[in-house]
Amino acid sequence: MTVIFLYFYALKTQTNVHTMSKDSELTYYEAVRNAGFSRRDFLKFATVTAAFIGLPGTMLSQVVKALETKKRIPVIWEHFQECTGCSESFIRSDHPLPANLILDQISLDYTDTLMAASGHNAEAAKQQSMKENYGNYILIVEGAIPTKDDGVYCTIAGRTSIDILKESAAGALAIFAFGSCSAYGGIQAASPNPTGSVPIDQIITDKPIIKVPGCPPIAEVMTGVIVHYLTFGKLPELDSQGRPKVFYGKRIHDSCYRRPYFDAGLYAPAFDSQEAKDGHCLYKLGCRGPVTYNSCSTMEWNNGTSFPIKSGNPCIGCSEAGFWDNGPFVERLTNIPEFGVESTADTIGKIVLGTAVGAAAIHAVASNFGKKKELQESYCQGVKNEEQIVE
Ligand code: FSX
Ligand code: SF4
Ligand code: F3S
Repeated sequence: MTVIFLYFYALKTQTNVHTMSKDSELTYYEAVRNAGFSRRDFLKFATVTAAFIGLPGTMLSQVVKALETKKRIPVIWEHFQECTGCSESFIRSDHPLPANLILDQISLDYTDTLMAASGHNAEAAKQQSMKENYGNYILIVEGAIPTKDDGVYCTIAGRTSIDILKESAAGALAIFAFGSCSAYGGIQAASPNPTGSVPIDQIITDKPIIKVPGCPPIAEVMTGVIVHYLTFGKLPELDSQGRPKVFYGKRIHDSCYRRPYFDAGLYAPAFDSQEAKDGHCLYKLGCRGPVTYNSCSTMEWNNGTSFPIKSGNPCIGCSEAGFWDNGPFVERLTNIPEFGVESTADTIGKIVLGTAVGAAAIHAVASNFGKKKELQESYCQGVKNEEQIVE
């Protein structure tokens, strides 16, 4: 499906310079229908996305109405120091169809990775869109910004990423930092940081930036923050680091399906051990789930199929600031902060079974499992809402 989409996307962007203004006149719903999708597809997408962004069922009609009636917001998507894994993640989820229902529908006027146009044509498309939509476009940024030696270590069309970012940020309505590179600097900023890489909020300091970290982030999280913005016209509630709380408010550990084993003090002793296969906790193999805030254990990846821990690999904390320098990836954490007075997983494991702290933790885990179930149900049953919200 992705390949087919990219083919059509490439065809579309070959004429993008001439058609972008006309395309932007369409609502999301109109664009979805024009692309050959049914109203059922559209409602299913709206239902699942509303669940992802934590909206109760009663607010679904608000999401549907926004997508049906609002004109598509032009998007400029910049790439700087990064691996393009964030774009890959975004286009590789086919449910709830972000590639088809959002990537195309957001009126993506410029993304040098996906658009067929290149060189001067691509730059002209971007300049035209930024000029026509000044003050009204969303800027998405993947990648960190090198500052050493006047920024020469990342140049596009002869200009440094510092210049390009400042220019595209000037007319942006909102800025999304997709991926840990643009949010925190990522691998480029890892010690010894040879190019002086910084996250984008060290270059753009006069506008709010919503951080969507992860290396890469989950596709549905990226989609969700965009839809939230479209629906409510404002950024979702952010935590102190600028991340949307709805996706980054809980630790991986809080919803991990191996958590009962953690609480019972049952840990896998080695990779590929029988215990690891049986679901024992990966804490002693270096899992950073207890100190990592992300939605992986709730939403999972690839249409809710799996996530690193479910595939037998400890979480390496890819959505946390400075994760490359936060210690060896597969070495046991020596302490787990923000969990009452306990300092180690072993003591938490013992205490959690019989104390008030334990009860609170179990409640939190149960709530998150509840949310996970809710999401899975919305995958399957989203269409049933159709009768309630059609016309
Ligand atoms: Fe960084 Fe995104 Fe990691 Fe890669 O572009 S967050 S290196 S997955 O791709 O920025
Ligand atoms: Fe899951 Fe890791 Fe927490 Fe164990 S330590 S319960 S594997 S998140
Ligand atoms: Fe990253 Fe950990 Fe999720 S490594 S993908 S935050 S499970």
